[in-house]
Amino acid sequence: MTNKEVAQILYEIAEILEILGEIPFKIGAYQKAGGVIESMAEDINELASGGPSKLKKLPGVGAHLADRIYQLVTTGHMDYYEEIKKKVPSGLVDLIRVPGLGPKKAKLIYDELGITSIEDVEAAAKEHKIRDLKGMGAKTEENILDSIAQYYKHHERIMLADAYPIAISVIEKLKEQAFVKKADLAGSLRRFKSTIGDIDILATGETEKIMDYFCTMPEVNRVLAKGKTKSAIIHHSGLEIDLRVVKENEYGAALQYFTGSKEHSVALRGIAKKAGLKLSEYGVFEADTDKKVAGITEEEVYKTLGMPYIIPQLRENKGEIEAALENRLPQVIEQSDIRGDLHVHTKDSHGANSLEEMVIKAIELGYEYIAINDHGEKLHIAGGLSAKELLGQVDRIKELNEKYKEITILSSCETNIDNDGNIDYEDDVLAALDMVSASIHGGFGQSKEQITKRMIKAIENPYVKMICHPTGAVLNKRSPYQLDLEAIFDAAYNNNTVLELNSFPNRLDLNDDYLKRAKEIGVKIAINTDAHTTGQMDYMFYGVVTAQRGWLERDDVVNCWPLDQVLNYFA
Ligand code: DGT
Ligand code: CA
Ligand code: CA
Ligand code: ZN
Repeated sequence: MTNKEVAQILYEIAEILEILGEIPFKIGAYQKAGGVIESMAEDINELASGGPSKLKKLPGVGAHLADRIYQLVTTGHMDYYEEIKKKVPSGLVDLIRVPGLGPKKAKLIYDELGITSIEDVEAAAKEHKIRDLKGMGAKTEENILDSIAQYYKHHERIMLADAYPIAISVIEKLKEQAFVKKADLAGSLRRFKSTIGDIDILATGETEKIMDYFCTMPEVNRVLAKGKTKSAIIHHSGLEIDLRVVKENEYGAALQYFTGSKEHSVALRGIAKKAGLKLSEYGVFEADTDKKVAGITEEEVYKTLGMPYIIPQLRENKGEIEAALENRLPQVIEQSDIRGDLHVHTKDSHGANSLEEMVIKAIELGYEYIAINDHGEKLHIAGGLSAKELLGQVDRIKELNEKYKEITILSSCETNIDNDGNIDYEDDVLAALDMVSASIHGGFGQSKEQITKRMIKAIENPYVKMICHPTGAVLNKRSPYQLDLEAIFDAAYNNNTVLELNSFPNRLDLNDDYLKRAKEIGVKIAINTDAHTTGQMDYMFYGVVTAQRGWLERDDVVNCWPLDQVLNYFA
């Protein structure tokens, strides 16, 4: 079993326990363990091969849980999971996955209407059968319908982080084969869009052998189509992978074509035409003679069209072609430019690892600084820290700064912006921190004016240096709350308040378009992971590629700066 598959079962157990009305501590243990296993670099099978005691070393995993995970990983079966699954109808578990239907509402709908599918809930809501249930009402019914509509709208697309590692592993396997000369990612995944439709791979080599191999790999669940130059499979993760095999001397042109975006390629073809050329997936040709002038490499294709190479992240026809022609493409940031992470949690609030473990991980990543951002006191559901606890953490951070000279640990707090735009704690507590961040965690349904006002008040608060996950969007799950982003950007710029690019794979908030706009206004961005486990600190990768899509350069990203410069900006 893969780490992800194990994590999914643990999440499902948490959901079942929630329906069964178990205590939050127990539910949280399964959620946390799922998060740790999903994001850790180590293979769960390898870890389990050392016995249950090795699993017990995972943060938050006790003896019972270790035994259960051990059984699952080594046998593919978990007695406990099978046992509790029998206690709830499977449809009910599906139901609570519908956003807007927590376990309580799902159970009520199930008990009263005997419904077990999303489709049936939708039908019942449309027939107004839900509003009369105890504690529901017309408003709730409307909300449920909205949530279902959103669920359908977002559900088909796959999150970058779910697809990328799988695509890379398939490409690596292909490249190991003697009959494969080249293999590369293409499509939206190569452009690092935050969600993708399917995985596209391009290869060149011995065509027939490549197709045979691709369609019979052990990880193939189902072959959708097998052709001479194009095949499509369903990988056992459920993802669709398209593979195209092209001639070696057309590889560059094909890679350009199949990377897209379509809009980018269409615009390129316009440029080619004006220059008396023809661009296709087979190469660049002189229009009048059909003589081939480029096609082996992508660089050559762009060069022939009179421009420097454009990285895939920028290929959306959003100004990159004009910029390339005028030689003013952005020098986008690289992974190696990142000097620190300004938003991580510890188990003091609802993270899984200790403060020191997070610091050690930051040192391993080569960071110069890290800011600890546990939740503020009012966010009870996320284990928010009381003023006393927070000040205690500040003291421990001072000690750790003594112990680990190679890094600077900043004390911070992810305070909650309440319905009036106020944040947690008295001023003297805030003053004891190195920085303060703030974010919205509730009141999502308020009007645009109200939410914008709340956030601007926080931005103007002299203690607040950074706004986290600014739009509140959760990919495949929740649309952004109503927000006048232009006003937010202006306020952030005027107050030297940094906006976050949250790298958590289901957020990537601010998104690429907003980042580009923020940069134009002069707003500074911090690319943070919001990690709740040490493993999640590796999510920085997804933030950086998103920042590249947003045209961000070193000057735009505060955590590409030396610490002095960051603190100066805050001051
Ligand atoms: P996705 O999968 O929906 O996230 O988006 P893409 O961009 O990966 O699109 P996909 O998988 O349909 O096709 C892969 C690439 O093939 C796409 O990025 C560009 C190229 N392509 C597909 N259809 C067309 C087309 O009609 N015209 C042009 N110029 N390129 C196309
Ligand atoms: Ca695709
Ligand atoms: Ca495709
Ligand atoms: Zn956070």
